[in-house]
Formats: sequence, C-alpha cells, structure tokens
Amino acid sequence: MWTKKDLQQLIKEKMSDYKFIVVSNRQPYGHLFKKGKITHQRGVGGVVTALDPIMQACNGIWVAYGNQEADFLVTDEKGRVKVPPDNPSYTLRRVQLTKEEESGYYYGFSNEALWPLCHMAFQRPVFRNRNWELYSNVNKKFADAILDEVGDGKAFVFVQDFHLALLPRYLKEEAASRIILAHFWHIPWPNYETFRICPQKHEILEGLLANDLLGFHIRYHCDNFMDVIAREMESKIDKERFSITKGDHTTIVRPYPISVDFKGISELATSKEIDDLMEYFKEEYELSGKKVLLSVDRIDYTKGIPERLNAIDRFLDKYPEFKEKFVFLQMGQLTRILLNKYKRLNDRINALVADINWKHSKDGWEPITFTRRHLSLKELLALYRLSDICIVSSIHDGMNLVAKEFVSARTDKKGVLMLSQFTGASRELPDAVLINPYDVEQFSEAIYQTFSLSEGEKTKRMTKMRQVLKDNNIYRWAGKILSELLKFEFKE
Ligand code: ADQ
Repeated sequence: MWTKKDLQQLIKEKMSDYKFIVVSNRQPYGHLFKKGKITHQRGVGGVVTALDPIMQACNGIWVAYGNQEADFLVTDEKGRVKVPPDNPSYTLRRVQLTKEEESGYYYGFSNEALWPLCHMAFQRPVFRNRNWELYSNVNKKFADAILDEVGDGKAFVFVQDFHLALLPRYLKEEAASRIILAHFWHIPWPNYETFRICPQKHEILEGLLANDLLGFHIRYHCDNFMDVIAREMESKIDKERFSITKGDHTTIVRPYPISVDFKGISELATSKEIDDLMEYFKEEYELSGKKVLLSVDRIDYTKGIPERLNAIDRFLDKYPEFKEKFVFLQMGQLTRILLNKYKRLNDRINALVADINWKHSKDGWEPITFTRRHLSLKELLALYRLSDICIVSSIHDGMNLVAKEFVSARTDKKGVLMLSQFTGASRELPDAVLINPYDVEQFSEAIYQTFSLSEGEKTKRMTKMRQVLKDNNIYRWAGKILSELLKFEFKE
C-alpha cells in the first residue's frame, strides 16, 4: 500500500539532482483578503492532496495561475512565493493573466470547447479563433515561466489537465534534452468521431505527443487516444507497449485511476468534530427519523443533476408511500457561472426543484432540499456519514471523487453508493448500485431497490469498496506516475 511517506521517500532518493516542477491551472494556495487583512486558503481536490506533501519533501516548484485578489501582493517580481504559508518549504510560481486571457483561455477554449468535446454530454463545443489564440498564448506564458525556473538545469515536469495541452510542445521545443515530461488528463478522452470535429485537433495532438508519459484515468480513454492518433497523425503505434512514436520522440500512454486520501478521510471522518457537525446538520435540515439521500457536485451539465431530480420525481410517482420517509439533500457548488450554458442549467435545476417539491409536498414535508454553497471538507464528511444513500449520477465523468470520498468516510461500513455506469469510478467500484442516468425508469427502480437492501448486503458491498480504495489511494496514483516518470533518462 502506498503512503504519503513512501512518496516522499521516492522523491527524496531519486530526484535530488534535478528540479521537480508541477504545473496546473489551479494553484495549491491562494492569497486573499479577509476583514482587510491578507490571508491564505489551501486549494481543494486530489491533486493538491497528493502533490503538496511531495513538493514539501523535495523543495519543488509549482507553477499555476494566480487567480486570487491578493496573490501578487505577496510574491516577488517573478510571481514567486514560498508555500505552505505556515511552513514555507517549496516555491509557488504564479502566472498572471489579464481578464481577456482568463476569458479566452479558461472560460473560452478550455470550458466551452475542450470540456464539452471530451464529455459525451450532447453539448455542442464552441470553437472561437480568438479563444484558441488566447489559449495558445497562455500556454506559452506558462512555458516561459517554467523555462525560467529550469534555467540551465534539468527538470522533471508534471503537467495537469486539459487547460495546458500545448504546453508540453512549447517546453520540448526549447529544452528537449533537459526536461522530462508527464501529463495527466483528468477528463475523458473522446472517441475519434467526436474528436475529429475540433478545428485545432492537430495542434492539440502534437502538444500532447511532446510528453514522455501521458496518463488518463482508465484504459478506455487510453484506447480512444491511441485510436485518434492512428487516424489523425503519421506515427508508429506500439499496441503492446502502449506507446506512440512520432519522428524521434516516443510517448508512453497509461491508465492511472486517481483517488482520494483513504486513510486521512477515514480518520478525520470519525473525529468528535464531525460527530458535532452531523448533529448540526440533522437539526438544520430536520432529518431526524428520515432516511437521507445525498448528492454533492459542482453544478455542471456532466454531473446529471436534472436526471437525478427526474428520477426522484418518478420514484415518488410510483411509490408515494415513501413520502415523508426521506429527504434528498442536493449540495451544489456554483461553477463557470459566467458561461450561458451554466446559467441556463442553474435556472433549470431551480425550476425542477420547485416543481417536484410542489407536486409531492405533504403536510409541510418536501422531498428535495437544495443548498447552493461550498462546503468545507469537515462539513462534507459529516454529510457523507449521516446519509443512507449517496447518489452520483454523472452522464459522463473521468473518475468522480465524490463517490470515493463517500466510501472512504464510511468507516461504519453502512450507507449505499448509487453510481452512474458512465463514471471512471464505476470500473473500480462494481459493488455500488450501478445506474444509467438516461433511463429514468431504471434509475427510479434502483432507488426503490436500494431502500430495500438488507443491512447485511449493504455492509458486504461497502466492505468490498473500502478494500479497493484502501489499496488504490491517492498516494498510489502519484507514486505510480512518478515511478514511471523517473525511469526516463535525460538525453546527453
Ligand atoms: P470534477 O469534475 O471537479 O473533477 P470530482 O471528481 O467529482 O469532479 O471532484 C469534485 C470535488 O469537489 C470533490 O472533491 C468534491 O468533494 C468537491 N465538491 C463538490 N461539490 C462541492 C461543494 N458543494 N462544496 C465543497 N466541495 C465540493 C475532474 C474530473 C473528474 C475527476 C477529477 C480528478 O471531471 O472526473 O475525478 O477531475 O481527476
């Protein structure tokens, strides 16, 4: 089993002679104002959880977009600041973007073109030349910052996600012999029929083929990528080694299913503070004596929120005897709200919640409580622990960490996970109750069947899922990628 210590050890032993640079759009720490004073906030999510301790162990450099109001008030002239702020041990180099750059690179090409292109959610991608230009410029800006940090030395660079598809090529063009590159793509890779509509497909593929190692969550996404390359690029494909050679450069393609800090979550979830928070939520949402259904998502059209609400509606149509017996808590965090598609989705969810609550309400009881806010990790864990059923109904999702967090929090081995078969997580967690969010009949029936599972069956399923995540934790994800990366040798 991989632990945080194993990872730190690996990096200390093998990376001492080189620089280690992580690059991502989102930063591990942000600086902002609170009551007139500058304070800081740690970023959330698996990547920060896994890589922050590595960076602390190897005195690395993390390059990211500085998007908080006080970010550049604490940095030097190059945008550098030592983090973690309470125990400075590595360098965060912030890249500064103008509003126009943020709009074209982040909202525009990343989230209006690549996000819908890679998710089979039947949302048409929008390709605008100006957004592409800004996406390229910003990738170049990231490359300049990294090259400045590498200087005349040698570095291992670990790139995150779809915001930075061109970055590997810019780096290799300038310093091929001095940089070894891994890139992890956190979202699905689409099939050829879908990908081929992208006007900038060749530039994107060339960008990604500059990596030495390219990772996706599951084998299926690797297969899709290899297939797209076979049809779009002159290259040599080795299906046994899972490698692609273009010119004299070879890229290895591998699946690495991302995960969560299973042990850390299990321990925190059983603390007294979480017990207190559970009591608070039970009172706040009037949960006593009722079964609790829970969903937690960014409000995104890939997460299947309307599909879930429709399934609750159908379930109550068919089984009205369940009225007053449960509450469905939908916790949603607003995201990308500047984009029209997200504004419309938000309006649609509000209308659906109002309609369904009106239709099924009884003596002051309403089936759905919709809370739109960001929750702290402790609040999340309290909600995971007090719920009977956690529903993840994404219509397409690279992995989905909510499913894994829920299982990690259930040290009592109770609670049932309902999981969309279109998430990467469903490959590792077949003991969840698997659903098809497009099939409202099957989905609503699955809710009914989940209510009637025996306690023994629930424990059996949860025990198996916990065993899977205990082994496949976030440190294993990072450890596997970095061990592979360290096998590459610098060219003389
Ligand atoms: P996301 O699409 O953001 O990530 P997901 O994996 O579910 O999706 O992670 C969401 C994270 O945000 C979870 O850690 C969750 O707890 C947190 N979160 C959600 N709603 C919240 C709220 N209201 N308050 C606080 N926290 C909230 C992308 C891909 C996924 C892939 C990850 C990691 O789309 O498929 O699993 O990257 O690779």
